[in-house]
Amino acid sequence: MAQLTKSQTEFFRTQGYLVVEDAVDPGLLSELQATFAAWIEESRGQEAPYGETINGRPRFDLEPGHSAEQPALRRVNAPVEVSEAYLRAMADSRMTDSVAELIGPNVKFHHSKINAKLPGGRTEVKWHQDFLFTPHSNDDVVTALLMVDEVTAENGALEVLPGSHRGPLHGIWHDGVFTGAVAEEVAATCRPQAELCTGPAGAVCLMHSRLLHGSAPNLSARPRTLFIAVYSAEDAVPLSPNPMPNRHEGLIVRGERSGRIRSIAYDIALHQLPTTASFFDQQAKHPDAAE
Ligand SMILES: O=C(O)CCC(=O)C(=O)O
Repeated sequence: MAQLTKSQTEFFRTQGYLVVEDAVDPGLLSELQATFAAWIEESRGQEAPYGETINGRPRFDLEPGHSAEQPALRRVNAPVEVSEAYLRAMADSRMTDSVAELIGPNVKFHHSKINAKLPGGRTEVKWHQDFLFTPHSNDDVVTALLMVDEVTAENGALEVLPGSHRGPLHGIWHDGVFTGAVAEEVAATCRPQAELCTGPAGAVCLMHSRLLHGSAPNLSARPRTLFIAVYSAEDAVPLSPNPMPNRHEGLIVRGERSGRIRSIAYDIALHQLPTTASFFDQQAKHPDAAE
């Protein structure tokens, strides 16, 4: 059954993003919330990023200033490897169906993560385009950001520049340093025209991989947890190593394998792979990063 209306698919095509409510069942949403709450409890006993992904990086990343009293778990890498609930949300939910309507019918999975902004946390995400981190042979690539908590204007919502997926790809290397963020001149043109992607828990923002976006710190007393899953059309082939290698990469989540490669032309600098728990450390090298 179709999940999206014609006007929703048209909105995605022209604006490069779309917020859809009730992307997972209420029961699954509660499981996602409870699993994340348990991970926060576990983080109270840790002083540094911990756990391990299949390429030997920490699975759980802590924000500087994290403590047992004020836990600041800001990232879980590849949560679908360690949680059946997150795996189900990624591989078999209304979120998966909606992605298939935008870039399917054949859709495969690339990688996933949780980005959390706990109350009082300082984490912000500087403006960038995901495609620069995950170039594929064509750009039918979607980042799905599932709101595990309600997302409001105050708790660090995603900010996007509508229509920017049809514009240029902006470099994220500056003076020989990989910052993972666009130049300040570009970010300054985005901010005045940015739209906020807010919604109730269970809503998803489906974002074209070329769309310019960022997000501000959480200034509220409520947490903001996003489960982020990256999908591509099955005939889009990754052109660089996965920044988050995981054992589900390439899983066909809707449709079937076609055995074909479809390509478009573009020219970008190869991204730098992260060596620490998350790209927040790469973005901290940006000349405008707070000390
Ligand atoms: O967590 C956020 O607010 C944004 C996430 C993001 O920009 C990304 O994962 O590319």
